[in-house]
Amino acid sequence: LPYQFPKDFWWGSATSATQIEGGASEGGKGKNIWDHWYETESNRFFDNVGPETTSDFYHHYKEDIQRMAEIGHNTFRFSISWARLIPGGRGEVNQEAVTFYNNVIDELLANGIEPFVNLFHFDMPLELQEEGGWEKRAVVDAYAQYADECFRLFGDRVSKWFTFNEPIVPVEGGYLYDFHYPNIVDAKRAFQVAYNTMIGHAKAVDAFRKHDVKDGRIGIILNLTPSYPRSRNPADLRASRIADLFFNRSFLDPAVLGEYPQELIDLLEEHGHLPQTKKGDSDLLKANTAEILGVNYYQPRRVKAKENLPNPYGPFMPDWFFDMYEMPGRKMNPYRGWEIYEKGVYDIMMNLKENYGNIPSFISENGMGVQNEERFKENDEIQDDYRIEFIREHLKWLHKAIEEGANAKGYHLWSFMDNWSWMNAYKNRYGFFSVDLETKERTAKKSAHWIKSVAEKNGF
Ligand code: BGP
Repeated sequence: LPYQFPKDFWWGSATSATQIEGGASEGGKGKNIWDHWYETESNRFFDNVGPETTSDFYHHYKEDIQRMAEIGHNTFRFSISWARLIPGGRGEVNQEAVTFYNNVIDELLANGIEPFVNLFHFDMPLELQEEGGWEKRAVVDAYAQYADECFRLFGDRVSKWFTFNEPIVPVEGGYLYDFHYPNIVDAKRAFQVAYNTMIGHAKAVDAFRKHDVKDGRIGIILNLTPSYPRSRNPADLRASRIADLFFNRSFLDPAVLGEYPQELIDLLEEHGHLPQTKKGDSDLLKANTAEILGVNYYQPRRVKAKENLPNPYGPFMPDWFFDMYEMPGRKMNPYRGWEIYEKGVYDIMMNLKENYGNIPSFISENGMGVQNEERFKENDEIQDDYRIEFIREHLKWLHKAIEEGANAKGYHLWSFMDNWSWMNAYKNRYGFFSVDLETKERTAKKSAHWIKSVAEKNGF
């Protein structure tokens, strides 16, 4: 085969609790910010299906896991809902949740699928958000206890763990750009949230190492958006470097190298936006770096020098230092509106190889959202050739990176099945399987058969 992947390559897909589980008011689950937001503030746009039911994995996990096995998955990522496991965020563990996650894990293992478990996918328990969420150290400590509880409960059967998925998203959405609850716009608070999240990461890693998890590996999942300058002129290069500092290195460096880039520290200090730290934090970060890195990659970030100087009296924002730039002739996903740039996978992997100690990594999310996907249905099957091509072209660049020495171990699609998304509900469909929103019936798309053959041959 021209594209043969290394032995034991991880083929699978990624999901998150809020987006697939449903059963939000069942099994003793407490509320998280998404349940709250959906009930009180969203206008229930798109399909009127929200996190309370979504794709109903809560009741369909058995058949779903069998479908995963049928299409050749050897790994699968899901997240534990903190508010399901510990309803108020701290305190007593909910035994019904333990049973549910035990069942999911056991079913995966019985089907030869290794569970990859993520601890936090944007879903802060409501009560802890009301205490101040990630701005508060007490909440960070509650998170570390929750993580510790998960390792104790499930560490005998789960060896791959992740502290966070895309920790920058709650920062951007919740504290900078006003698209996620609690909809605060305040860069100083945003950087505090970002910093505290990384302290939470380090504390969880520290807790993990005190458990004797067999073949245990703990890491983090980051959405790395390679930053490409419009031109090689110094102003564009600087703009791109600063965007990279804010959007990639602000998490990548502390997670993998155990320290923040000095240039970022200097920049925040200059503008009076350094977060509050505690004695011992730097040692904590240094001692508890990730052992494995999940890379979510959807699209690049194209950047040019700022055209108009920012208003010095306006609030400080990362965008003071750069403008976004639409590259002429760029390839777009016509069904979702994001740029498609497959080589980004290669650039990310080579950067990890050269500057981040070639940490073991994998593509933990990549995928193509498609609106009104039913229109591609023929003979009862969605003919998603565009998705097959999307995956194949990204895999080719991943393959090239591996040939050149990158330590990439697998590829997970976002997502196993169509599911509810934070701001877009069911508008953009991503799955190997479609989901009928009324009956919850799953149907394989053409890409499901294709990935099966790729996984079976370990290449294409
Ligand atoms: C990623 C998130 C996922 C998922 C995906 C698709 O950033 O980790 O949770 O939602 O994006 O995005 P969207 O549904 O907005 O198209």
